[in-house]
Amino acid sequence: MGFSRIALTAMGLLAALPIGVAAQPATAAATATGATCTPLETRSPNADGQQPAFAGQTRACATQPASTGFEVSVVARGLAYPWAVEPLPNGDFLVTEKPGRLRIVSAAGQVGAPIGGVPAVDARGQGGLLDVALSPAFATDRTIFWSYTEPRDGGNGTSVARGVLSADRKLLEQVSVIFRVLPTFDGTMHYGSRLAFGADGMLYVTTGERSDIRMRPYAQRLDSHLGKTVRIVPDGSVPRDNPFIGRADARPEIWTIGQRNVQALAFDAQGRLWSVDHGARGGDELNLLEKGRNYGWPLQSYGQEYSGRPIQGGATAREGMEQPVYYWDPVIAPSGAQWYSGSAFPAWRGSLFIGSLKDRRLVRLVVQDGKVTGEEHLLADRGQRIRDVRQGSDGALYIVTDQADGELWKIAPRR
Ligand SMILES: [Ca+2]
Ligand SMILES: [Ca+2]
Repeated sequence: MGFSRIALTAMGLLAALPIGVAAQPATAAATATGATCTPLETRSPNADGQQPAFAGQTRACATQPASTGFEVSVVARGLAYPWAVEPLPNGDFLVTEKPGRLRIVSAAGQVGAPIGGVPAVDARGQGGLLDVALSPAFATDRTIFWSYTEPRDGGNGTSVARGVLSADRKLLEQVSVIFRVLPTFDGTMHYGSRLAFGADGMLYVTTGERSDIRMRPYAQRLDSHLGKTVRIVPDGSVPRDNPFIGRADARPEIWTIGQRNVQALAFDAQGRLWSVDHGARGGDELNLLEKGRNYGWPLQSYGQEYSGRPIQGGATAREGMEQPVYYWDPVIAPSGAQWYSGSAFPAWRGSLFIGSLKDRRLVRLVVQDGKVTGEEHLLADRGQRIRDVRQGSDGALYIVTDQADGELWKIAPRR
């Protein structure tokens, strides 16, 4: 690259090494249980000299044996940058397309016409029509929720709207915007956003900090929704037990703070909420989200700036800030997450599946007692950016891929 850095060797001598080349690629890693193993990740980390806060926080063991016994079928093609897939109770799918269209894809793969009534989106950059979620009572209320980049005076922002799918499924009715991320900003990056309903009936929404260096501090500011998880009642009102209720300096919808750009959010079988956050260069992280906690960005993070400079002096830990349960350096660029609970793949129960945009694969994490004990990468042979992963009622996994001619895949037991 033409640059060099100075590294202190074990001998205490100074040696020049090209950026991005570590003296010793990791070949073994201590695990959460104290054993050593061969980690799945063998590339050099981007950030030199950073140490995990505990064993098993990064570079987990390659899961053995490799998953077999599944097959992938392409349910549909020709989807324009699909951002979310949501299985419907009858076996069909709701799919968002980033340019601003919501469609139903039938179980047999027929791609329906765009559903009417979707508000306009700002689809520049990373913006557009983003996530979609079904009301917990969808079978009776036909209500859906979606997030999108809302064009606004002075810029844009992530908003969440709800509407009722008409009986003929051609139109959204009674559409209303129930939440707007503030402040508005004139940019095209880091919108978040995923939606997840908790067992408490509340809607959890992730956001982004808009990427711009001037906006980063907002991730720590309670008077801003940027870089947060928020928790709202499905009608858009604020739950009375949110953590910052009653503080004049805080937006009451905030649930957690200090996150960068979160496009993956999922509840596990025990009702715990997890996010997978886009970090900077070498700082993607899995977080267990708990009420009112601070996840550190931008004051504490793994990885480095895209320029190679350290972030906040390279600080990976600070008082009062949560450690990620796991992090990736180099990054995977996570989008979409699903805790597997189906009967189709008993060996996958309790695994967390995560879409990888950058590495074009599906990541599976084995998680035991709140620690990541194994990592496996699937579907890399297909070479497509994976944007979202969801489990169907049949126990199959459904995936959409991020490209102009995007695809919907079904992962089911091999017949
Ligand atoms: Ca969704
Ligand atoms: Ca963090």
